[in-house]
Amino acid sequence: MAEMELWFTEQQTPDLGFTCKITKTIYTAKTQYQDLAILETKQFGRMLVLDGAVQTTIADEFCYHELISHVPLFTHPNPKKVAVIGGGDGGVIREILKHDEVEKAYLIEIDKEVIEASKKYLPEISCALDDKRAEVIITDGIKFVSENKNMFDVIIVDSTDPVGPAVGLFQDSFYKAVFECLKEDGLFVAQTESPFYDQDLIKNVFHAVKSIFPITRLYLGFIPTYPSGLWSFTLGSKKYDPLEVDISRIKRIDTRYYNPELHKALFALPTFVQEII
Ligand code: AG3
Repeated sequence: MAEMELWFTEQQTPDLGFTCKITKTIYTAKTQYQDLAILETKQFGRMLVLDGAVQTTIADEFCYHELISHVPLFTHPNPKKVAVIGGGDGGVIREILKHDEVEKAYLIEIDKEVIEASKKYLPEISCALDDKRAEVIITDGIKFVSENKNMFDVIIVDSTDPVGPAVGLFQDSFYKAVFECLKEDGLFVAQTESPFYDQDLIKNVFHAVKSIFPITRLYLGFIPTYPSGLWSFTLGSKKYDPLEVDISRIKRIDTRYYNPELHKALFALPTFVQEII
């Protein structure tokens, strides 16, 4: 008899599914905040799924983690203290710690079970969480940024989609708190979903950030397992403009997506994306 095939589908929109063949369900849990699954997929290797949405896979995590980390860290001339809001898998922390001038990287994650499952089942991604320069704080990111002022050079918001526990991470009041939490020349980046499917969200976030930060920029990258593949990031900065970076001074670090030539090119937007903002 033929072997039974198992398939996982993320319902990316009410009318579209993204389906992968899975060879094993490694782990599932209902945490205090969300449904968590670690799946072994044939195409992308291990995959972290939260509330039915693909968060990261071994094969394409570098695209997202490098894009959300190195653009802000190479825009700030001397990032010493960096915070990640969300990102419990640890992929952003791993990228941040490739920068020698970073003294401390804080992971502010609401759901400790995401960290625990990632440490156990996704060591390639979570490996830097035990680094001396990394510190994990289990708390609500909204509470954390509103209670800390003038503290960070860079804040990276690595959230889930704007549903459930992450809704507040896409609101004006959160961006105001992020502004206050940054030092006087600080900057931040947030993942802001797909320009194909989330145009209203991108527009709202862009204008909210623009009303608070002197410099606001949108950039794009390609992440194969996310809805449409095309993904947006919104950067708000008090002083440094990513488009003014002297790219000849960017140090070569070990990356597979980001490189100095891409740094400014990522901000060149297709016409339909220019029209969103
Ligand atoms: N955070 C952004 C995931 C968004 C994916 N959305 C979806 N599949 N519908 C990823 C966390 C990785 N550190």
